[in-house]
Amino acid sequence: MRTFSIVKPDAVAAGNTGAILQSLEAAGFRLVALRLVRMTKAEAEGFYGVHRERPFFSSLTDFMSSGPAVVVALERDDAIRELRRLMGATNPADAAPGTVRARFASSIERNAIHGSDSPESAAFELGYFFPGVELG
Ligand code: DGI
Repeated sequence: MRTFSIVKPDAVAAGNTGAILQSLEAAGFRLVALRLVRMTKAEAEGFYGVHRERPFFSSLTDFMSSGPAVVVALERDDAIRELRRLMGATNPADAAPGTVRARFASSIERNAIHGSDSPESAAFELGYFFPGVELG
């Protein structure tokens, strides 16, 4: 089964891309597709469209389009749930020790990693950045 992840601009800028990808591989995820992207504001708005009405939408999409990010398609058993567990809570103050966000996030917004939260969002998000890749 496949899911979708982003090493967010804060983590790329801080030089944490390698460490984050290593923790994904160590947890049994295989890389299916990977690309460095510089999202436009409009691309970030399309990606996070479900959050359009939230008060942080403008700030979130400014941040996501502020610098390069690494988009990744990942595969393993129970991929969606396992990635969410490895990421930790959205707010790093609540993230379990050892999770990616506990280790690398600096705030609820600059939180190092994205992971799809359902099969429906994984299908949308994989197709958004990897239109040619089999969704598996
Ligand atoms: O699926 P998650 O990334 O864990 O969280 P989400 O889908 O609820 O929110 C998407 C992103 O939006 C999250 O990674 C960071 C940002 N965000 C969520 N809640 C807040 C927020 N940003 C700010 N500034 N304030 C929030 O309360």
